Amino acid sequence: MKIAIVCYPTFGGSGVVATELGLELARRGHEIHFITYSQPVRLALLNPNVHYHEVNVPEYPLFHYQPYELALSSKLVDMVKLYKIELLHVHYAIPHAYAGYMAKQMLKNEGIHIPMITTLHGTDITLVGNHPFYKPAVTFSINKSDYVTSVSQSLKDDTLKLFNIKNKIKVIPNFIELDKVKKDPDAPCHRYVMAKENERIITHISNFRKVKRIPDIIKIFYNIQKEIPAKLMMVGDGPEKEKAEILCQELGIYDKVIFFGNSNEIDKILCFTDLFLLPSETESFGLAALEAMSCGVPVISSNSGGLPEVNFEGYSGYLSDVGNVEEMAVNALKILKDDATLNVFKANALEVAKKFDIKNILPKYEALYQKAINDYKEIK
Ligand code: GMT
Repeated sequence: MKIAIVCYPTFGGSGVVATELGLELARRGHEIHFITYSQPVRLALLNPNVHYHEVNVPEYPLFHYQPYELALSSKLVDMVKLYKIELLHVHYAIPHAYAGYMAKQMLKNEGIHIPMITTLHGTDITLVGNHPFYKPAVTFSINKSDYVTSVSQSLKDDTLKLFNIKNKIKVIPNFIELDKVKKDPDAPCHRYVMAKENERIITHISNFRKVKRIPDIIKIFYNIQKEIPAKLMMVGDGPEKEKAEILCQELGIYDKVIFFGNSNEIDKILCFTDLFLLPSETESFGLAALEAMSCGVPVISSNSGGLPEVNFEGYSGYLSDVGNVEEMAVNALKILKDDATLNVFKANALEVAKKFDIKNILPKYEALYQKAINDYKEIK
């Protein structure tokens, strides 16, 4: 199949999922065209089936806002025609589903009929998409998609609650490539660089936006390090990072917290991590938690959104109400208290992650693509 994938190219779950999906599809012989404004951070182009087309938005003094949707839909039209692309798969409704629909209409005008699948990722529904300024356009473009998928049951429920959706929504959970994680089990894990032998290593990875409740992470860690020797690895960058650094200074724990900034070596950090923290206000899925679990790292998370579909209470970790940092710290200590307990949770986390292996999830996308393309053969 020849598939165009539209996504955000930045460090963020939706872009990561779209990129990893495209790369695996390419490995399976499909021709994949990534169409976005810069090269996705996890995209390696060394595969003859992977193409990347950059969307350029020329500056013009009249524009206060650059018309990205316009440039994206034009690029989609051009690439569909040039490469005979058979399907559009857009990740994140805003503005990708809207631009994709416009491209479909322009192509239809020229006698080219192409299906579009929209994958909802979370904030495009719960935080941003639900804003009254966007809602009519988001509702319209979801309803005009040929197929809609969501990354969790919880996100599907939220979408149906918040929007007037006529389309069916199919849940296809996010995934992890376990083979990649296991690629080199004997690769050195430089734990000693980061912590002393008796210290537990706790990690958080995100884009440091408000929704991640970064101060909660610092408070949970503060409570943990009062009881046991521990270090906190803060990986990522975003608007809440500086405040977090100040909070660590105020609490007198700055020397126990390492702020990495954005990293392309997540696997290396997770390799020596004992516990992952994700106390978010909401998470449609929590891909970062799944990535941690695939490295055998248990998770302390909030119980909001799709997190209970990924982190299993008392098995791969624990879940608490949003903001209940005391309980989260107590649960963290339950896991970290001795090696035997920690090792059970580590094994369980990996066990749950296996359920989300790309080998189990990718065929669901392939089947949907095939169905969408077949539907359109009848239209042609
Ligand atoms: O919240 C983020 O970290 C970024 C955001 C995105 O759009 O990239 O993540 C959303 O999509 C991810 C991939 O499907 C999910 O794993 C995240 O849970 C979701 N974030 C939220 O719902 C807040």
